[in-house]
Order: sequence, then C-alpha cells, then structure tokens
Amino acid sequence: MSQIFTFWGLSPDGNSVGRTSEVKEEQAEANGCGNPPSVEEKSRPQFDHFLESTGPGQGTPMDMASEVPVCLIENVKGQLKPNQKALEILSAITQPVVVVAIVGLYRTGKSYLMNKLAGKKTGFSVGSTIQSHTKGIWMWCVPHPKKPNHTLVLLDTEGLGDVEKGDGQNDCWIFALAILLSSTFVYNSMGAINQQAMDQLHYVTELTDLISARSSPCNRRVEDSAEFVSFFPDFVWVLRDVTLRLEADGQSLTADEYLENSLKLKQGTSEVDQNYNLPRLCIRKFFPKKKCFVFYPPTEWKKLSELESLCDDELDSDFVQQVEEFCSFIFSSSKAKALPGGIEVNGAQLGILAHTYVDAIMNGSVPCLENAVKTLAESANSIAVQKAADHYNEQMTQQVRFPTDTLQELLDIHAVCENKAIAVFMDHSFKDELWKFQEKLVVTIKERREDFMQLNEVISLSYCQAELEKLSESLRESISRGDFSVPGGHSLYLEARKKVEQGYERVPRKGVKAREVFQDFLKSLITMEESILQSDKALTDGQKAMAAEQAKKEAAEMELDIMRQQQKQQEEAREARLRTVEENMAQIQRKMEMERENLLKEQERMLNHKLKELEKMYQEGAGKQVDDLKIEINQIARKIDAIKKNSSDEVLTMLREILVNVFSSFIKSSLKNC
Ligand SMILES: Nc1nc2c(ncn2[C@@H]2O[C@H](COP(=O)(O)OP(=O)(O)O)[C@@H](O)[C@H]2O)c(=O)[nH]1
Ligand SMILES: [Mg+2]
Repeated sequence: MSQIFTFWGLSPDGNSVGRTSEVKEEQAEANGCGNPPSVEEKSRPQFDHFLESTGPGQGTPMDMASEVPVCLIENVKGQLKPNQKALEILSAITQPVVVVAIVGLYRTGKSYLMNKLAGKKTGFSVGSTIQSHTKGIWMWCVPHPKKPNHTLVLLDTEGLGDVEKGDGQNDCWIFALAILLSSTFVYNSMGAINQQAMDQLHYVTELTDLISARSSPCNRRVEDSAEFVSFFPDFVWVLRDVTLRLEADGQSLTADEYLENSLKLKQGTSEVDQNYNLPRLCIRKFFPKKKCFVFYPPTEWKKLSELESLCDDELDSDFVQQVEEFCSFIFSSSKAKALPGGIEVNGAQLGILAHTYVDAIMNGSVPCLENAVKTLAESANSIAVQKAADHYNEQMTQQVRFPTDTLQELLDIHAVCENKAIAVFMDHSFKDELWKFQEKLVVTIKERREDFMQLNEVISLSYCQAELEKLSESLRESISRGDFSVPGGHSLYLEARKKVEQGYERVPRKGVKAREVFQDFLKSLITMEESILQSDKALTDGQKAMAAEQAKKEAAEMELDIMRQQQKQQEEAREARLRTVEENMAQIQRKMEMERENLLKEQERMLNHKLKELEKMYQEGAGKQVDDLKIEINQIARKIDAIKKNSSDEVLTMLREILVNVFSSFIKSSLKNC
C-alpha cells in the first residue's frame, strides 16, 4: 500500500470561526444571575422569617469564562495536583461543558492551535524554543461560540516525550486524564501517519492498565476495555506540516479516508504484526468517532518562531483555511461532555471529575469511571435536593395567598408545587442509590409544607383576631358602660352579639382559624353574659334557665363543629401525604424507564460500533481480533436482551423496594392519623 500526501485533497466546509467575544457578553448576561426577590416576595415582609429558612438561593453570580488559561492539573516534580483556582473557576460554571483536549509530542504547535479555538492570538503559552512550555494540563474556559448556554473548555497538555522531563509515567497519566476529561480528544502530530507516529501513540495501548470502567475487579481488563467506547471522547487526529498528496494505491484520499487506511490491520500473527496492530486496534475499538485534519506548514521556517504575532494574510492561505475548517468542525461537532447514561456534565462537575481522577492516580489506584460517577452523583444529588426544595418554596411563596380560605386550598397548591419540585429533582439528579436523596427531598418538602401550614394558621389567627377586635369594639364599650344592665338588657346584648357575628361572617378569607377565634371570643364573654342574664329583671327564672340552656347548647354545637373541622383537616393532610407518595413513585417510575431507554440506546450504539468494526475486520482479513470482538459483541447483545426482557419486572420490583424502604414510615404516619 503506497501513501503520499497533499494538502489540496480536503473539502472545505466554508464555516467560519465563531466570534467568541460577542457571544461571551450575551452568555454572561444569561448566566451571571442570582434570583432577586420578586415584587410579591418583597411585599410580604411579615412572613419573611418563615420564608427565609430555605437555604441558599438558586443562582450564584459567576464569572463563567476565565480571561486567561489557568493550570488545571499541575505536574510538579512528578506529582500531579489539581489547581484550586482552576477548580474554583469550574465550580462556578453551571452550564454543560464541551471539553476539547489536545495531546501530542512537545513543540508540535498544540498550544498555538488551542489559542485558535479560543479565538485569540495569545493565551496558552506558545514556545519558540525547544523547551517544553506547558507543565501539566492547562485550561481555558470560554463561552461556546456556536452552542448557546454551553461553555467551551480547552485543555492544553504538556508535550509528551519531553527528554528533559524524562518521566514516561506522567506522560501516560496526562494522556489518560485528557481522555477521561474531554469530549473531543485531539491528537496532534507532525507529518504523515507512519510507524513512528503510531509508536508515539503507544499510550493508547496502555489505557487498559490506566483506566477502569467498573470498580469490580473481576475480568476487569477485558470487559472494561469493551466498555471504553461508551464513555470515550471522539478522536481527532491533526497532522501538521503535511506537504504531500494524500493517496493510497494511486487513489487520492480525503483526510478521513487516509486515517481509515492508516488504521488498517495486518493479517499476520507475529510479534511484529501484533505490535503493528495493537495501537490501531485500540484507536478503532475505544473511540466512538474518528476524524482527521491535515495542515500545510503555516509559513516559511524562519518565521515559525514568531507565528503568534503574524496576521492571517502573512500565513499560508491553505494553512489558514485548514485551521478554520478544524475550528469550525470542533465548534459544530464536538458534543458536551457526558457520562454513561447520557448525563451531561457541567463545569462544576468537570472539576469534581478532575479532582477525583487525580486523587486516584496519586493514591496509586486506577482512575475508575464508576467511582467517579458515584462521587459526582453524591454532589449533584445533594444540589438537586436543594434546588428542588428552593423551587418548592419559591412557587409556594408566589402562589399561595395567605391565609387560604381552607386547608384544602393550601394543600392543592402544595400538590402542584411539590410535583414541580420533584420534577426539578429528577432533572438534576442521577444514580441516586437506594433513593437516599429522594427520601431527603420527601422529608424536606414535608417539613416545608408543615411550615407553610403553620404560617397559614398564624396569619389566619392574627387576621381573625384583629378583625374581631374591630367588630366587637362597640359591644365591649356597651358592656363597660353598663348599657345591658337594664331590664331587657339580655336580649339587647344578644342582638348586639348577633351583629358582631354577622359582621364577622361577612369578613372574607378569614382562613383556617376563623371558627376557633370566634369560639375563643364567645368564651371570653361567658361570665359577662351570665351576669347580664342573671341581673335582667325583665326575665322570669324559667326564662333565664332556658336562655342559659340555649347558650350551653350553642357552645357545645360550636365545639362539635370545630372538632369536625379538625378531623376534616387531618383527613386532607393524610390524603396529601398519600398523594406525595403516589407522585414520587410515578416520577421515579418515569425516570427509571427513561434511564432504561438511555441504557438500551447506549448499548445499541456500542453494538453498532463493534459490528461496523467487525465488518471492516472481515474485509481486512483479520483473524484473532475478530474472535475477541465477537466475544464483546455477544456480551453486549446478551445485555441488550436482558434489558429488554427484564425491563418491566425489574421496574416493578424496584418500585416495591422503594415503597418498603423509602416511603414505609411516611405511609405509616399517614395511616396512623386516619
Ligand atoms: N512547523 C510548525 N510550527 C508551528 C505550527 N504551529 C505552531 N508552530 C510553532 O511551533 C512552536 C511551538 O508551538 P507550541 O504551540 O508552543 O507547541 P506545543 O509545544 O505543541 O504546544 C512555536 O514557535 C509555534 O509558532 C505548525 O503548524 N507547524
Ligand atoms: Mg504547549
């Protein structure tokens, strides 16, 4: 197979590089916001002490883009360490991140190219001497020029194979970290893809020792690497300073065809053949998508050292166009960083991932995706509880007009707000093992609902007392003036009391404490009433006894009425609790089904990838590799079958488990009160 190169064979797609600075302003505006209190909230100062107990607000003001690159992972004397400032920058980024990492030999124009992606002339340090300039992994967060509400995180790595540094092991880790953290992995090399270029990529063959997908040790290497494709980034190979025509067997090739061609396997089984095949096989198996770009030399060699300061019209026009095509591809095709199950990662979570992986490496263990996802889930889920609870508070505060007429009115609004809050939790949580955080949310919302119920009572109570105070003012004055201490005074008193009662009835939205307050009012009058009755000379003893009897009857009826109302309220609260369980279960079920579908899609994507590889390998006449791949394919196919078969049974079993383990005490407390 003969391959020669040219820079002419590539098809330009005509997309231009996005203008970062313009988008930055818009995005900063869209993002840098806390939640100012609404006008309604402000107009309710009297409830503030109740409403404040909701923890921190949702939005954190943030400076989402770093002005200059910062070191994310330091490499000092062979020790890797996450940099606090970089983690702080990431922790403020709540948008999903598209992470582009570049790796390759030192002094091959990596930093220069990353600056192009940032839309800037300078930024990542570009070296004009042979000394390697970038130690560790450097990071630059810029607003994504094409995807609104996404942040582009550029990761520039120190050059591999730096003789002065002479630390092969750290090179491996830098390579592995770039893969683990990125969604697009750019491998940068000089010249054609030849055996030397492949040998320099030996790190890829060591990944099975450096990264693990699952924490369980059994059969790790085989099963693990079979899963790599489900969470590995897309692979972009950039070839620099290529001046020859891309050709194979006399046919001109596109860059992608050239890469395909270069990754073909040899049929033999000798050690030499195996060494030839291994890196090619790894690239083909591990990376879900592959793409190749070929660049012409940017300018004559004498000017290379001042490349950064040259304008585009001083550079080779083909080089300029090729860089533009590369940038345009990255901007339009690079996906947001995601975890298995399609869970998109935001900046804060990327920081946690970086921290977790570096910790694992420094502790001498293998960075494990499953463990990292667990760590991430813990943090995301606890934030999700907070967000959901805050949302509940915010909605309740906005929607409830205190005091509500009835408890049911409050509980109906509660049900709507609670459903939305559960949905917020579902949106922001993942891998909530044993539904620990779901339970936390249920308890938190229950406490907040009780707070709102109490608030409703307090407001009703003080409102009713104040209204009654006003309405009964003249009655109290008449009593103190002795207006009823005359013959026929008792019936005058009853009339005046009736007027108060009628006035009170006409007061709108007295709330849940209306009757209790009126009863307390009546109770406060009993002694006075008794003496007015007894001193009324117009009444006979019999009439007095009858009137006293009547008063007792009315009081008893009122008592009974209040008891009935309390019973009804208990019943309503019990139903609300049961509705909570029902709603949680319904949303959990929906989420489980969605997760199952995502898992299925992921497995099917993996299967497709492997089937395509199998087909190509058959065409290439590969032997042993085909058998290995067939084993992997069978494993995935079995997994897909199992997911399809067990789906509904599994969901039901899990739901039963959740009912027993998470909601049983909640249900018991509801039943106790019935
Ligand atoms: N020959 C060549 N030199 C380049 C290219 N791009 C940048 N350079 C120059 O190569 C030197 C090293 O660049 P740098 O980006 O620091 O390389 P890095 O070590 O891979 O990050 C600088 O003087 C750049 O101006 C290129 O495509 N070809
Ligand atoms: Mg560099």
